[in-house]
Amino acid sequence: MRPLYANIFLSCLLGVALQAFGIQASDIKDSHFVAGVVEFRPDFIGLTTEQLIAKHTDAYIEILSSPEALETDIVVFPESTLNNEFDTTYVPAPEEAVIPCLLANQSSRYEHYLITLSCAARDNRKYVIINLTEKENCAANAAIDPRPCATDDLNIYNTNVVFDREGRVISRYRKVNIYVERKNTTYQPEFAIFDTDFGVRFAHFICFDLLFYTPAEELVAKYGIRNIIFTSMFYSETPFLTAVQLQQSWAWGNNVTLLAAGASYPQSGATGSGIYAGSSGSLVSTMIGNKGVRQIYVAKVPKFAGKSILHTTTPKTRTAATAQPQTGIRLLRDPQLNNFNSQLLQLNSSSVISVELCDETLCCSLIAETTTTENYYGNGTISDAYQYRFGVFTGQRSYQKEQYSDVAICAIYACTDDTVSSCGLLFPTNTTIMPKFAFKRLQIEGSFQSSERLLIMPNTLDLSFYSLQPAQVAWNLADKGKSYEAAIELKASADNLLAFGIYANYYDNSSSAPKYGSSMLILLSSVLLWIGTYAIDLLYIRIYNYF
Ligand SMILES: *[C@@H]1O[C@H](CO)[C@@H](O)[C@H](O)[C@H]1NC(C)=O
Ligand SMILES: *[C@@H]1O[C@H](CO)[C@@H](O)[C@H](O)[C@H]1NC(C)=O
Ligand SMILES: *[C@H]1O[C@H](CO)[C@@H](O)[C@H](O)[C@H]1NC(C)=O
Repeated sequence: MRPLYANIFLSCLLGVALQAFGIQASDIKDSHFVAGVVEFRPDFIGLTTEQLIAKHTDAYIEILSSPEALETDIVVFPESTLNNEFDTTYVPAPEEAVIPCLLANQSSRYEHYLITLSCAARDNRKYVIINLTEKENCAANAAIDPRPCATDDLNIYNTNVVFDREGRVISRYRKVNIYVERKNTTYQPEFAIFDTDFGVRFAHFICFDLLFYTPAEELVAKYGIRNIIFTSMFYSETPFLTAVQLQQSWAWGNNVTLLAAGASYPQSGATGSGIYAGSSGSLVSTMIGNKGVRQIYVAKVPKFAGKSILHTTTPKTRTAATAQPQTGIRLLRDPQLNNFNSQLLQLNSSSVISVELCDETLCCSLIAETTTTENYYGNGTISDAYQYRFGVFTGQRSYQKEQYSDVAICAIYACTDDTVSSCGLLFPTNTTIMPKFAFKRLQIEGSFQSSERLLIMPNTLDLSFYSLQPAQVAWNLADKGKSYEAAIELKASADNLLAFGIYANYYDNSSSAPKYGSSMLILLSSVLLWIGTYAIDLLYIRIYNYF
């Protein structure tokens, strides 16, 4: 009897507390909803799979019932931070409208962590999105998938699961763009879309998907979805594809709301979470260095009405205290940077320059004016300053074997000396950055050929690995029929840039084989993090070498 009473007492207390503070779920009439994204550091050393999952599940529940999460309507957890391929679970199809929590006392086909998290969504009255490794009996799928099944009669998927406020599974997405993972893919890509009781329709996908047309861009361009949920374990690459930079660029370029939750493992390169309100910029975003965190980031998110955001809020700009060079994140470098048509910018504290550069059919212009600055960043023992190149590139870039995008880029980017090979590199952490000038005017324009599959994005990065906000940068895109005229311009002077320009993704525009090396490991999605349990894996060895 006692535990039962204790439970009732606790949940009553919680009910009283919710009323006393006037906390209420958002509804259809509200102009906002409250979202939380979780940056989550997985455990992986010296524990059994069972212990790992138990620790992760407990930590998820602690976050969901924390005071910080109290007002949230929807909470997103990142990729690869719950279970692993050694302890997979069945996941009910949304059509079945199953509430795993209610099956807790019956012998159920669902693993206990799925049931526990369904109960946590239910107890806390929130929509909850998690990513897990799912199993499915091939027989369930045989009618629509003619491919041969594995010998154990199971398909294994990397899956996002959405619970509603009752703990019911209302949406499921099986990742289609898998990255060196031993996972199955669905025969046809899935477009996972769900509606909420606060009147917002969401679609969701996973990590590496963000760089591809299907399903990510298609959900926006063809399905008209304006609210996107993105779970990731994303490995940042300088100078254009660090995590928060890409998240904000993508949300701004598409003018959609993006809720992005990142796994936190900076030593190997994974970090980056945020909530973005399309062309209104970041409502909250974080890039974590060193050891990583387990932290929920909450924002009041304005809803979209038609094509524009309701009551555009002025996003909080970060305080100067955080404008420190970011440290402790392992970074990849854009392997195409050496192939840009580029020019070193000869700038001092009172320069006025204008440059025009082309690469194949893409021509871009740069106008820059500089002024003096007294700022410095960091407190290292030596001091140095970045130089800048203006570069233009069109062509293919690879992410992994047989996966690539056609991109077109016009941008300035920081280099540690006057050589091309120093671009995209950062000074060591014991360096104080002493800029020799600030840009008081910086404008880049380009004309980008139209294409059926195309996303043109503003792309900026500062020394602390955040993007510039709409108060600091103006972005314009004009449809001229055969081309788009894109322009990006500074609104306030800046002396802490790592990148600034226009990034266009033409996806797999030309269906020819990649022009450049085809097996560059660029973005590692989903890594075997369960080291210590099952270490014998080629991928593991590769990752291990990274540490
Ligand atoms: C399952 O059983 C426990 C105690 O035996 C009880 O507290 C709980 O409410 C039950 N859950 C459901 C969903 O019936
Ligand atoms: C799923 O993956 C397994 C293991 O890689 C493979 O043997 C099987 O053929 C795949 N199933 C389908 C339907 O692709
Ligand atoms: C989520 O994503 C990754 C793959 O990208 C997968 O390996 C992992 O098993 C999935 N789930 C969890 C919770 O680990």
